[in-house]
Amino acid sequence: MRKRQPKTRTGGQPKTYTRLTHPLVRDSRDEPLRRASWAEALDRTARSLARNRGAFGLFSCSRATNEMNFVAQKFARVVMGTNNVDSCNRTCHAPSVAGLSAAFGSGGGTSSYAEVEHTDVIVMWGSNARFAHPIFFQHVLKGIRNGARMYAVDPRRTSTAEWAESWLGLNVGTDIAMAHAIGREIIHAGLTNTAFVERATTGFEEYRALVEPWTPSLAEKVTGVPARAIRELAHAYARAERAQLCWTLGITEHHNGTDNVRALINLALLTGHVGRYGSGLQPLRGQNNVQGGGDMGAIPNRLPGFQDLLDADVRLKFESAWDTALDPHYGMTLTEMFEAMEDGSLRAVYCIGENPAQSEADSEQAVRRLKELDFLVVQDIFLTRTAELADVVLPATAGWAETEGTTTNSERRVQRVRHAVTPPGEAREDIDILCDLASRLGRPFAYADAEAVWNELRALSPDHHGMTYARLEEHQGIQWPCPSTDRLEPPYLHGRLWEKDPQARGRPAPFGIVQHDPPVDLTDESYPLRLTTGRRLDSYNTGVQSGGFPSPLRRGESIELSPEDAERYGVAAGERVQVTSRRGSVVAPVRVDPALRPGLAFMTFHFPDEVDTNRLTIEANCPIAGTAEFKASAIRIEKLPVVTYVR
Ligand SMILES: Nc1nc2c(c(=O)[nH]1)N[C@H]1C(S)=C(S)[C@@H](COP(=O)(O)OP(=O)(O)OC[C@H]3O[C@@H](n4cnc5c(=O)[nH]c(N)nc54)[C@H](O)[C@@H]3O)O[C@H]1N2
Ligand SMILES: Nc1nc2c(c(=O)[nH]1)N[C@H]1C(S)=C(S)[C@@H](COP(=O)(O)OP(=O)(O)OC[C@H]3O[C@@H](n4cnc5c(=O)[nH]c(N)nc54)[C@H](O)[C@@H]3O)O[C@H]1N2
Ligand SMILES: [Mo]
Repeated sequence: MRKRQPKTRTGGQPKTYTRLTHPLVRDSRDEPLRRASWAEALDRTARSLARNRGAFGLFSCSRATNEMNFVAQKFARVVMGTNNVDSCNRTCHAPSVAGLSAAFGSGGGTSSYAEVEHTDVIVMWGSNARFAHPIFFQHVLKGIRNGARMYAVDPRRTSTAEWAESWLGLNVGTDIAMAHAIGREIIHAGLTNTAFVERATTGFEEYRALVEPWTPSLAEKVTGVPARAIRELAHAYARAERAQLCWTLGITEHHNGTDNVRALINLALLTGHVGRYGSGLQPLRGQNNVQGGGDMGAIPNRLPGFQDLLDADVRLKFESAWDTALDPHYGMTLTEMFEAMEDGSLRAVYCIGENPAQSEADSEQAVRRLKELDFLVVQDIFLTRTAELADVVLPATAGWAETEGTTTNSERRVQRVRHAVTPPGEAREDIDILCDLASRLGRPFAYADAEAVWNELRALSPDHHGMTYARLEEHQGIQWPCPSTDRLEPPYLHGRLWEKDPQARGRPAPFGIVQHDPPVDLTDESYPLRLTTGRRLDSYNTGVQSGGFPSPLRRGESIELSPEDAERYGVAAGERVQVTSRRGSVVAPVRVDPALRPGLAFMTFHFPDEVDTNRLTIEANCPIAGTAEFKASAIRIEKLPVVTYVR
């Protein structure tokens, strides 16, 4: 007889996913998926989508090419008549896009990677680039070798922070307090770049009043970082000739992510560290083509070329090119689509290369909502947990190495990807599948190849106009904006802010008036620990693409605790604990990590088949960007008895 074990599996090898090689369909919700022909799977999909016009949403894939994202958003808008199209940008950098757009009118990171090698101060804020952006981090290391000083602002002493001159280990969700204190210190020390502030910004007086209460000692109380360290960072950043401020999810994955981003942008406005070579703002993007997916219009509020859907002239241009009437209202974000599943106003979802059953906050709720849909079609390269819930599963070729096209990285550089490997079985290209469905739904569009899609985009998007495939090849990638076919633009954005002529300078950048606002999921006696979640070098997101092969680096999920908390709870490394939040509960082995301060715990979401971390996280969304507060849950842990097996 075996003693009762908690339901969740722990430890062991991560689940292995095998490539999808043929379509699958389910005859009814109670039956398992079975093999089907392409004709049957596509007919079934077309019929079900036609039935759900007006209640349809599309999730597009940020692992796939620009061309695929262009065709996917066109499918939603032209074939299904809806702007309900979104992607994983919603779960990560939508606040960066919203914050940068509000300040500068454009959502892209302002600098190029090379600039970090030629700068004096690098601030890595809520970013573990050593693990999550290792290529960019090579440029950072070169910068440090060239004499740049790096500061890391992160609750954990991460692998990135190990390279920093100073680590500011702040409490989760206190970034605005920290940024305001830095701003105040810069103002009080007389280090404001007054000429830049006067010429290129608005709202400085309001900002000054906003930050005035944030003395370094008040900030120390709120953030847990010594006032001295906050002052030091303020002085280093403001005095630097050139400085790069980089951030990622430690800033954006909060219920007030856009406000966090605005608070950081304020520091660049105060010092003039934007719009010049070596000085800028870098939100290091997430999936390899999440920048491109947004640029291609696979978001509910922008048409391709990041052109505003509410602009009537822009709409007219697309309407005449596509011979269709576009819905003049913004569509639903991914977050809103999940809410609309709850009230029944969204009934059919076409999910391309996303695994929301395991990546959404409060995943139990997400799975329930997906199960209640009238129709779910998943198009992926693996049979994911989301695909297991689908009515139809369509096998795609991988955007990387099996497909021709382009992708766009965090520095806005568009680069070619090529078909180098033969796709398995009956897998078809994402674009090909979308075009086939469009025909079945009576709005055919066909493209001879990926380049034909790209040229359609180039004709409609001024920022991409000058990037022919031949030029992309010649220059080994080109950054947008690239309006002209015979010229390249500077590698950084917003140089206009430095123009003397007000006409050339254009709209000034407003300071963001934002308040400190702690995490929604409060810690208390029942849930005394703060859980933050994130990444490791060895694994990728929900593990679908990284779990399938053995790696000596990979050690499965664990809950990481500070040595002090391990002692307080009487748990040792390798022992298992029940981890419970206000949403759900999982079992995980303990790992003791001195990089954590007491009161803080860390988990990844890389092994959801073994430990489903997102059962714990909270769906508290940023009202502007729709991003959930993945970075702050309140939990408790209980030690579990060691499992013994009795004959
Ligand atoms: N190896 C690997 N690389 C990846 C990925 C992967 O899964 N594996 N995923 C890709 C994707 S989709 C993305 S979006 C990026 C994400 O890249 P990152 O954002 O760098 O990765 P995370 O580990 O999620 O979070 C970064 C840091 O935020 C810190 N943090 C948590 N809460 C706070 C807070 O309140 N304030 C501050 N200042 N910091 C906080 C965490 O301690 C963590 O070190 O990585 C991409 N690259
Ligand atoms: N707890 C917690 N949860 C998080 C986060 C966190 O920090 N903490 N971060 C959030 C973030 S930033 C992100 S981006 C999301 C990631 O969430 P998801 O995007 O849902 O997760 P992935 O595992 O990256 O799934 C990508 C899918 O694309 C498929 N795919 C790859 N290439 C192709 C292709 O060319 N075509 C097609 N059709 N499919 C393809 C892969 O097989 C895989 O199933 O997770 C979010 N969830
Ligand atoms: Mo992401």
